[in-house]
Amino acid sequence: MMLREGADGRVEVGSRDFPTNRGGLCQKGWTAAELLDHPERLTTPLISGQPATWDEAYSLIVAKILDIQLTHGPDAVAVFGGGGLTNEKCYSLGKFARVALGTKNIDYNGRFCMSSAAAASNRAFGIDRGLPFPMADIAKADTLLLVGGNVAETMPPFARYLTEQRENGGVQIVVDPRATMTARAATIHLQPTPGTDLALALGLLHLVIAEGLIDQSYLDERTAGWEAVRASAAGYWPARVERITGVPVTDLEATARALANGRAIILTARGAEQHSKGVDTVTALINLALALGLPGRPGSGYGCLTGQGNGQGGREHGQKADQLPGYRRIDDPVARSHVASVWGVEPESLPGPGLSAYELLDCLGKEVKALLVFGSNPVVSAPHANNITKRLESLDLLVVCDFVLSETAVIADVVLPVTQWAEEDGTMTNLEGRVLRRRALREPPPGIGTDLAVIAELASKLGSGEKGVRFDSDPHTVFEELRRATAGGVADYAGVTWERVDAEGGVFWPCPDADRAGTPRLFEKSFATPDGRARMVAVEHRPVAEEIDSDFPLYLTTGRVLTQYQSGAQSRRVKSLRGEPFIELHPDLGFAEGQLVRVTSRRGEAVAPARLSATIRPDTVFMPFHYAGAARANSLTSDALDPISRMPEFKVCAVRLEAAQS
Ligand SMILES: Nc1nc2c(c(=O)[nH]1)N[C@H]1C(S)=C(S)[C@@H](COP(=O)(O)OP(=O)(O)OC[C@H]3O[C@@H](n4cnc5c(=O)[nH]c(N)nc54)[C@H](O)[C@@H]3O)O[C@H]1N2
Ligand SMILES: Nc1nc2c(c(=O)[nH]1)N[C@H]1C(S)=C(S)[C@@H](COP(=O)(O)OP(=O)(O)OC[C@H]3O[C@@H](n4cnc5c(=O)[nH]c(N)nc54)[C@H](O)[C@@H]3O)O[C@H]1N2
Ligand SMILES: [Mo]
Repeated sequence: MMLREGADGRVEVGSRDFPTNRGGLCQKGWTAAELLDHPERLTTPLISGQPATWDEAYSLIVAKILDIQLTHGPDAVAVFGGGGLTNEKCYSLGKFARVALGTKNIDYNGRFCMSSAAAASNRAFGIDRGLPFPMADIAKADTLLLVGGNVAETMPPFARYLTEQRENGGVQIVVDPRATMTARAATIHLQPTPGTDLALALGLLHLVIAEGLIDQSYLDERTAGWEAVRASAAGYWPARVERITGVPVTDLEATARALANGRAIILTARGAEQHSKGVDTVTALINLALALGLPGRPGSGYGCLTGQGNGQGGREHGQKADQLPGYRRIDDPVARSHVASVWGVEPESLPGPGLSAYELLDCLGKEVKALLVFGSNPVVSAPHANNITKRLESLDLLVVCDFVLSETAVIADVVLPVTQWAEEDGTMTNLEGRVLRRRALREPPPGIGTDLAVIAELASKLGSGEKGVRFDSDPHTVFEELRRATAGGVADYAGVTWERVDAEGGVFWPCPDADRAGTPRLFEKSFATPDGRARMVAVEHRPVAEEIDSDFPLYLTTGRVLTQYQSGAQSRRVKSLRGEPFIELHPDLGFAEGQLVRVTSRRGEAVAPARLSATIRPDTVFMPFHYAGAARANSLTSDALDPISRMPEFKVCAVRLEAAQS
């Protein structure tokens, strides 16, 4: 991303002709500068909420960690990272966990974000890059199917490609239980019952087969597993799919036919993915794309809309429980010996795979006694948040690095104040796999550290120097090491330099060679599987983890609004960003606009004013998850996990509503 000081003193991102956001930026981006000099910005370390010196904070953290490790072993100290961190930070954090702490337990909030799409893409294509094609392709697609994304609110700069696609005469189909801004602009809006996208995808495949729209020569030449997938779609005839999903047969037919017409792109976002069957849902959509011969064909394909600032890079460099840098698997002996040699340790000393995000948070205070958090606010953003808050409170040591006192920082034993985006150099990788620069625009206020400096200092105090392992606080030095560590991996950055990124306006990975261009388009000739064929995996529809019943008769789904960001730790502090908690519901449920509603699930309750919508499904209510306290949506959500990605089912649980006393 390119940042610069605007004429009015505000920090600007991008330039007018920059292709990712076309110089455009959503409101949150423009106002993020307001946080730089915010009165609530943290300026000093805190111990039990009281100001302390850095020496005191470090001494306490290191003494406690050593003590816990001695009594309970290295895995009792864990790390929780974030997809908003730069590539350099993600890389250092993964190395810090495996080498300085020697723990297997590191995971991050990306597990809550796109892990289902990542797992499905890895399974099918052997690689997980959000978009395997440049995003400008989207504007040129004849047909676009967007499943579970509200990009008009969540990715406004990107949403321009959708506008352009419609203006070019393309057909656009949006799948969402709510008539969002994005859905209303589409040619066709499919409005399924939450948690039924898998049946929908199988139903579309059934139709594509029945109407003879498959690309048989592509299937023969480029895929494996088609026969089983074909058989799996047989049971999803249109009338049955209409019964499961609520989507009319005529709309299913129109969608199937449109997808077989010219250049077609299928995209998923969190609405399809944040389910206990998210991996299989994305797999079914990938199967559909493959049956139509889309992936690798110019202007066509499947892609996942990555969410956070560095949602793509954040999942490549080793802060995932099962991963080493370069998108390598931590249980792969070749990967282990390569990365160990870059780090200067023995491969056997590297721990194996650790616990996934929710499972890690759920065992705090049990097997895990200490947690270090960088770039996440799980008190607000984790599912079944009453449970997770209790677990966090039961730790012997909770350390949070942040620039504001997030709800998680409030309950931390030690808080370390760090720099913000405009005060640090580094790189981020966008959803197209394009490595971009983040540039320091100003000096940080005095007394504030950087994440990299905190990691390096802790590592050195924990004795990494004695082991001969270096941790750098200079991002460019870290990036140079990251290049070596990723060399030969799936996400190969060996040929990416900061200089090239600057000169070329970003470089697409894989880029193994500094003298050769990166790879804007994947799959043109083959997939990243051992035999070069895409793997088709037969999947079956299954119900949501928690069905509605007479006690909890409504589906709750959750998501975002334009003016708030994530757990709200940042955006709720920005005065110019408006937005109050609400629960969106159908007028038939009998509440008045603005009336306070108590929402109860099997795990907790929340209270928010009603916002009536005649276009939402009457069996479904929606809450944004940006709010803490009584309006916290995650007090209600379920901790059911996808068996493969370990993604929680944020997008559907059963609730009941009643009028609350104001
Ligand atoms: N303003 C704003 N922008 C953001 C963020 C933010 O917090 N605020 N966060 C960023 C991040 S990290 C992410 S991951 C992205 C997320 O971007 P999106 O995925 O676009 O955002 P969500 O609102 O979580 O979910 C999208 C839609 O899924 C729908 N949905 C719910 N259940 C289902 C279902 O079962 N099936 C289908 N098909 N749809 C369903 C919801 O109604 C919602 O409109 O946004 C990024 N951009
Ligand atoms: N119910 C429900 N829950 C959800 C979702 C949903 O759709 N519904 N979506 C999920 C998704 S997709 C996501 S991505 C998560 C996001 O939720 P979180 O993981 O909580 O993400 P943020 O709110 O962005 O938290 C980032 C925190 O780190 C701080 N921070 C920002 N940048 C940095 C940095 O560079 N260094 C450090 N040290 N700190 C930094 C911020 O001030 C903030 O306190 O929420 C998940 N939770
Ligand atoms: Mo996300």
